[in-house]
Amino acid sequence: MESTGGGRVIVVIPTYNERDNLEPIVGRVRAAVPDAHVLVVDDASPDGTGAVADALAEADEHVHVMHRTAKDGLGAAYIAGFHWALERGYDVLVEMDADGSHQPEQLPSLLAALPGADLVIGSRWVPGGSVQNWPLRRQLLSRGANLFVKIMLGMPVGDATAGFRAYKASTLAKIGLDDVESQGYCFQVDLTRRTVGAGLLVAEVPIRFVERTRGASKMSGAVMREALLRITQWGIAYRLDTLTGRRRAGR
Ligand SMILES: Nc1nc2c(ncn2[C@@H]2O[C@H](COP(=O)(O)OP(=O)(O)O)[C@@H](O)[C@H]2O)c(=O)[nH]1
Ligand SMILES: [Mg+2]
Repeated sequence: MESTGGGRVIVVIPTYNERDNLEPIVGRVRAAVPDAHVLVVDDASPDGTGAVADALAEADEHVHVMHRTAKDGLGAAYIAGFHWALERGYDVLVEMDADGSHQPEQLPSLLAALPGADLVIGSRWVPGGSVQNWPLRRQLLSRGANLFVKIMLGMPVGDATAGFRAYKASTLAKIGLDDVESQGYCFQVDLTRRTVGAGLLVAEVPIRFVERTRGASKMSGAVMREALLRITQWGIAYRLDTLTGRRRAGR
């Protein structure tokens, strides 16, 4: 059992054109947290990632696959994967990229922090956290996005855009997933905001984020525009709530 109070852990890995990354990352997860299960959520990748996932699932009963019909965004893939896992009674739901940026070997430290929190974020922007081989442009984008989130939403979180996380199932049940509209990467900020807003506890543990060496990033102008728009909308709503006393500052 993992050090999460004995709960069943599932690592949800969304994929779009990650054919060459999938087998190594699933192998590393299985070695790092042998009791955990893996759910690959593939959006009908044209490069055949779905078939690689099927072969892995065929060979290992800890590995599961969800095939979706079209590229529908990171947020939508995670929501579908979370529903799948919650219906099957997993106690801990982990988010992890397929491209090796999130190191499975650091997953035990996230899980170790979970008993004392409702959400644990593997964080690049807290003391001890770091990024490897990220171009300055991406570093500035991530730091800028997190600064923008802090100013707009007032959350005491260093890396609210991070995608390496462990949620208690109870956290997702409490915050509710049915009205989450965020399609792209701002999904991460959305769920953080909902967790903090529900009065739940967020812990951050430092991680070393390693830029991918195979395949291409799916970050796009559309993803960035959605994030900018939604964070601004949430920020205005948050400020109005704070002003009218419906919400305590910092929450
Ligand atoms: N299923 C699915 N996965 C996606 C989608 N967009 C990105 N991903 C996956 O999300 C993870 C992070 O994406 P990546 O392109 O590496 O983003 P970056 O690290 O910010 O450059 C990877 O595992 C991608 O394959 C999508 O629309 N659908
Ligand atoms: Mg990546």
